[in-house]
Amino acid sequence: MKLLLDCDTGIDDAVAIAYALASPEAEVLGIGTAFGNTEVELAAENTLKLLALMGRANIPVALGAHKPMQRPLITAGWVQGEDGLGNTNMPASGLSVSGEHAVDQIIRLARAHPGELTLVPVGRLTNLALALLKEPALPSLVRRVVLMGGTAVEPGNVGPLAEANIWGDPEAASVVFAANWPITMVGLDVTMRALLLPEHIERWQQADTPLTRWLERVLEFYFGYYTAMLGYRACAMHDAVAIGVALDLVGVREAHTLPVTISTHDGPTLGMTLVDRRPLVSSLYGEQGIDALAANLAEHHRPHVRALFPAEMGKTTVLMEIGAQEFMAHLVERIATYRSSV
Ligand SMILES: [Ca+2]
Repeated sequence: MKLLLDCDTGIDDAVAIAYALASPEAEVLGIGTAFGNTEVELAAENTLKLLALMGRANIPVALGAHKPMQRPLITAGWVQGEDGLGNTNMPASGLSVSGEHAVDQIIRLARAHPGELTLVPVGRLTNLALALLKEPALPSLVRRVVLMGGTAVEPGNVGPLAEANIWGDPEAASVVFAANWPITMVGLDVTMRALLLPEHIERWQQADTPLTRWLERVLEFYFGYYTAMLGYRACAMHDAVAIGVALDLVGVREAHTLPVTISTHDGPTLGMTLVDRRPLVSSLYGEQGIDALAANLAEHHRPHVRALFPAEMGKTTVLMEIGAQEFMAHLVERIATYRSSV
């Protein structure tokens, strides 16, 4: 599976990248970098540090947008540490970014592999949005988009209804969700259940590889943040779930294809992924859809009803439930058994 990742690395991004590179199903053609967890330059260097450690310096890492399309930059040092890797000050990578902009990398790889590329953005969606604006044919060139972001029914993590990747550049998210390509939304509904637990760290300690030692050190700060929030020792592996879904390695137990719109309005709904769940409720929408509903109405009422209900089921597949424990065991094992080629 040809993947192009877009990461704001980031602790759980690092786990996601390690998992992708440890998975034989994945052919990672490149990694774009985004601001979010950290500033974009730091996200790129953190990505390069991991690639150097894993002996995968051949994968191009491209620097992306420096700030949101219309809003000020806000990063998340309180979750990820000031360096994005839990304040560990890991050794410099000694590697450089490719020199190509992440937006151009998306367009180049999509053109080079028409219909084959899966985009997996696990940070703000700025690079994808800018790529869509620069190359309007992008949706026809890409196989699908599997993104970590948003929430359907769970509360948000940076607002009542907002998840950080969407909220951090809602205008960009709006562009990405409005584009005509198949999106799978891997949101907080499922990622907050993908919990890394002490027993998983014990498995990594048993494996005792350079990668597991590096991740264990980096994860300590992130564990601290989540443990304070959850009341028990665990942390959410948000981004790795998107990788697993892109590779068909996650047991999806409930998912629905629905219309999703992004709120770009300031105030409590900013960054909300408004998932229109009415098509799931037959008493509201009718199992036959809007046409059957409208057919029973007087002619002059039909335009109003059509305007109030979505004309189609949408094109965003929203994950609602996954086999999270099984996925976490699989993820942990993949990383435990990875052996660097250097
Ligand atoms: Ca991320």
